[in-house]
Amino acid sequence: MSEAPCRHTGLEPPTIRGDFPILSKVLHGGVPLAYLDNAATTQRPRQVIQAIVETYEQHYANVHRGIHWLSDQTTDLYEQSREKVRALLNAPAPEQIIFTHGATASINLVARSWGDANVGRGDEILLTEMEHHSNLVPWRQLAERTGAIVRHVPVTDRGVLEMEAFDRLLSDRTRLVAVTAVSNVLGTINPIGEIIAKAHRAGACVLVDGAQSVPHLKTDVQAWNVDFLAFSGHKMMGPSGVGVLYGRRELLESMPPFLGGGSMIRRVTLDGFEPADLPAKFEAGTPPIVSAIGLGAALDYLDGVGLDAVTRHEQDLTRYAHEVLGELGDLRILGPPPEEKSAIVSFVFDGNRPHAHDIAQLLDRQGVAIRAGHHCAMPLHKRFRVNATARASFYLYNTREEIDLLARSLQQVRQVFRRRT
Ligand code: 7TS
Repeated sequence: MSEAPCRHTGLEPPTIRGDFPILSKVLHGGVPLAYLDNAATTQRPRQVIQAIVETYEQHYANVHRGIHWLSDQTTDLYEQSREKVRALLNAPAPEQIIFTHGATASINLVARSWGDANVGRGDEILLTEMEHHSNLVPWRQLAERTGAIVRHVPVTDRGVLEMEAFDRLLSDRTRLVAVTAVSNVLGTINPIGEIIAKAHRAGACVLVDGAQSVPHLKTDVQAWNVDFLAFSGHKMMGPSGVGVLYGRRELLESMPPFLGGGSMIRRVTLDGFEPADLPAKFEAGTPPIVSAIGLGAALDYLDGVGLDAVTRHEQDLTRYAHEVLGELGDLRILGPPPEEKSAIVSFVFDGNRPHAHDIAQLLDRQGVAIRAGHHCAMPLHKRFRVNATARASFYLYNTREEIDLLARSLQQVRQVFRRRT
């Protein structure tokens, strides 16, 4: 791997890469790992791994329970992480940050708690054709429970939302708009501010799926005026098993708890219970303690590098990937041009030959890790009349040289496949 600093962006992947032990792995007896599957999950720097080890070795007990010293220490670290997430999102207060097990769990929490209490027969839920299954299935389940109607904003051939259709579909029957900020397949950055303003004028709440945006782009929940925001820690260098739900205070306060158990109550009798205040009301049972503390360490790391620098670096890589993959000729990149998207490049060869799965398998032999398949967005793939795409996705430690390797390997894949057929 070249040690050249990244052009234009002020961020230095070689220095950063040194923090990520897994990135120096050599695969298949001699090829270095080029990890380009960051939309699925990212890697962790030593600082995060160290924070996890240190917590287990030095600070571990259950949180919000013990009167003992160790429990107090763990609780402090856990709550410090909540404050770090609050700062990342510019949320008004830490109580509005709920730790969950991931973006999927956060969306399901809203669907079950807010949805069951506020959505009824004939009400409408407005989604888009580009949602991840995590932002489709919970709403379909809600519709099945309540008799609500689910509608979808179509995606244009360019891979952006058809905003005229959004305007048409939004009405006083719409109770909720649930939309991803960035498509996990097309990379499209959606006009979230405009969507929220219009939805609020129509009297609807908005849930933003931030799984692919929060790790890469600056988020300000107050500037957006968003009602709910969901994302996962593992897509931003944090441990797996922890995610976040941000919610507007009045909404969270009015919602019934979703899971019942320890910690989420103020008082329990044999006849009933009184829920705890925020955020405990939505954190039943022992939470993902160490994962949340690890997420705090990941946010410190991101802050040290600077999210703006990360965004600029990814824009450079995405532009470069479009350029070099475009030179392959018979390869089609789905979605809008690089200026309108985040760090995700999904593609198919003309005629879908070689198939995405064959591409991923052959690239793996060169050490290049990409994802192939429907990426949990089957309706979007159907809309583009493909069963599967190959997807390269970038983060702060990726380099132009890895993209060169991707392009060279794709050329070889094409040659191997042509020889075979
Ligand atoms: N929403 C979006 C937009 C996503 O991309 C994902 C995960 C989720 C929600 C769910 O996140 P989880 O952490 O709860 O699983 N996306 C992907 C992906 O594109 N490839 O693997 C996981």
